[in-house]
Amino acid sequence: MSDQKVKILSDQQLRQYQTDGYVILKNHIDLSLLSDLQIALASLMPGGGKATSIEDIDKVILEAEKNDHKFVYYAMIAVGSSCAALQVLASMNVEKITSELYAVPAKNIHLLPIQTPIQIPGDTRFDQDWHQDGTSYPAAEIIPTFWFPVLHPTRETGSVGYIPGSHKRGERDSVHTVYESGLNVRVITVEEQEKQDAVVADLELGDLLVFDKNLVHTSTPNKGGIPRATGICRTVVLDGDKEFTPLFQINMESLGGVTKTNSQM
Ligand SMILES: O=C(O)CCC(=O)C(=O)O
Repeated sequence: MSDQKVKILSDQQLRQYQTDGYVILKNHIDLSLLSDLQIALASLMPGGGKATSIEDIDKVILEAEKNDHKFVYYAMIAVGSSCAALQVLASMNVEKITSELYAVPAKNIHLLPIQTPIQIPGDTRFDQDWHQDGTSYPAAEIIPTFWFPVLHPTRETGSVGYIPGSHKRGERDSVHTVYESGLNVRVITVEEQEKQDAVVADLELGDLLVFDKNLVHTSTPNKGGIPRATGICRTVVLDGDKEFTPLFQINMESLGGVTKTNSQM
């Protein structure tokens, strides 16, 4: 793996990330790889194997949800192990981006499984209230989120809203909330002024939003007539000089633990 030879982020993008807690990389993901991911996602749902156009894929998702939410749920998780998803990930250079943002070696950067949460129009059961991603991974020092639309531009299907600069206050108190849908979120109470300062991400297909674990953000509802699928992955740093849990044992609470070096064990 080549560490840091060609920079992905400009100085301005780096500064923006430090100041605002996020950066949007326009046209970062190859649309043909995204199209393969759409097809891989649809093919995991009943009748989706024949879908070729985006209209077919929308229909397959809406039909699957109508029949049983489990079809959509399993597909959005399983798609992460598809070769199409892995190709998208490889093309995104998430290890280089993480390395540049946090000054850590790219060779130590690992991926949490990619998922493509789906939000059906008019159904807010899977929308998340204000939260910080870091609260779900308490021991991970560095865990940026990579967020990108998979099917449609965000203006058509809803997006995320975030409070620029909110990462600077660090982790806030939160209430672990389990929604009726089973989704669980560590919800933060946000001040009125912050709500007014919030910005909604406006992304085209191919754009990538990267944000810090302490950025306060929320879902904005899907008010269009078509489904939303979002690619979400996260990176963590695993380093042999610090204690860690291998990701195949997925114990998120233990990620990035820094209690002692191997030589002290
Ligand atoms: O996509 C969404 O609606 C929200 C995603 C989110 O908040 C998260 O991944 O932490």
